[in-house]
Amino acid sequence: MVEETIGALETRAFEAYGRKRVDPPVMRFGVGVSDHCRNGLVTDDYWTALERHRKDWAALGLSFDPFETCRAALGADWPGGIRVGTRGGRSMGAGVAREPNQGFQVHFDDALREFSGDLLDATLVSQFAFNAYLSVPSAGGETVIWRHLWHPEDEAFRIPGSYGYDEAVVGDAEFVELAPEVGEAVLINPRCFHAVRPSRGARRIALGFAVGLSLTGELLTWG
Ligand SMILES: O=C(O)CCC(=O)C(=O)O
Ligand SMILES: [Fe+2]
Repeated sequence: MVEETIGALETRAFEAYGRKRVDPPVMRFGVGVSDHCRNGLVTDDYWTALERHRKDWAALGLSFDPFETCRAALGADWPGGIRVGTRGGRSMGAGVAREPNQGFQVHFDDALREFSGDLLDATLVSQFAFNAYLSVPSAGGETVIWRHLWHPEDEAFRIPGSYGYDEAVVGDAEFVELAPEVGEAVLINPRCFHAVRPSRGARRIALGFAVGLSLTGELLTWG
């Protein structure tokens, strides 16, 4: 799955996330809901952008759906099953290929804070972020996760206009640093502050999506 997917993706143009919010820039192939959120609501252009996203992924001509492969692996032993979440009955995006060659700032992801009300047609009791690594640099590119959940006082450390925080926000919290290998996947608690270190050498490309555990016991994904 890795060779075929990266072989196809490498030939395609990636786009940057909104440059004001995401600096240094992070490239992506596909659409993420975070770029289509205003006042805690998903804007209509998310759904239009998803149509193009689906065409772009189909045009890669892969013999399988890599996000489906990832979901199947993740849900294989989960009794409640796994599927792409819906909002207003419409299927959310399955995920994106992300390329944070210059790293991700220290940040956290929490759909309950980012969106008002339920993002999905479900009540989430836990959240996870899934990443499957398709290409990794020879140096750098580590994922760092701190044992620190967002607290209102942390806003003093926010980089103005950015999704990120000054690294001082985590103080001397314990952390784990993961150096991903091609073919590996990780599931993290994205409500803990985390970052990706800048890469040197090859591109750092991962398939990523968010995962929520619903009150019904199902795992629901979105991108
Ligand atoms: O690429 C990674 O290792 C983590 C990226 C990230 O910030 C996330 O998945 O929420
Ligand atoms: Fe994140």
